[in-house]
Amino acid sequence: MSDPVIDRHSDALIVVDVQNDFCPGGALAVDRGDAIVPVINDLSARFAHVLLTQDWHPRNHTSFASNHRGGAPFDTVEMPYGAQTLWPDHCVQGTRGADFHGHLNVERAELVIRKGFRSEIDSYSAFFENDRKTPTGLTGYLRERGLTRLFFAGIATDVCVAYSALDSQAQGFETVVVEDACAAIDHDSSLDTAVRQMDMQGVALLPSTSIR
Ligand code: VGL
Ligand code: ZN
Repeated sequence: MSDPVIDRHSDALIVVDVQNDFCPGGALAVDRGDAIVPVINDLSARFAHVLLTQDWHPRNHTSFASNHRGGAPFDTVEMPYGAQTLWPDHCVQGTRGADFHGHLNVERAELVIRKGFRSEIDSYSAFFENDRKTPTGLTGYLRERGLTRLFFAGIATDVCVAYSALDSQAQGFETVVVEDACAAIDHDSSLDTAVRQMDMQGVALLPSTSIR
């Protein structure tokens, strides 16, 4: 993709999970989780359409290691819908950890998609839960609103951003991941794997400075 020029009608910025628990000091802290906030704010000021996602789990959520006997964070367990990584308790509904980072500009956001709110299933992607078929409703919203090109920023590059960008691309949206506006967990070289996958599927990975 040549350097994209923001289209005020058909482009949307989707800011993924910029929440306290994914920032330094949080329950599932990601390096530089807070450092990307100014980059995202600069970017979002230039888009006419800004959407947010919010990881939003009940306390008894199946992705929490604490809800599995002998389970430890980063273990993998088999769920009815497939393999599931276990995480520390994070983004519990209504807690400070689930709030958006205090410096994130949320005022202009036109939609907040909450995900992972059902105890029995996780949801990394903004489009589908982890069974890969239960929709969140985001596709319908975007199509009805005529939004056809999606720029992704946020946390974590190798988990929720990657799953969202891959689903976006697969559903026919032109898809850009803004690399310096994302922060990664990068467990066992998961960032490399995710970047390679996105690249292979036609997702454009671009620096924020290339977006005009
Ligand atoms: C995420 C792990 C668990 C993310 C959410 O936002 O990338 N990662 N829940
Ligand atoms: Zn989560």
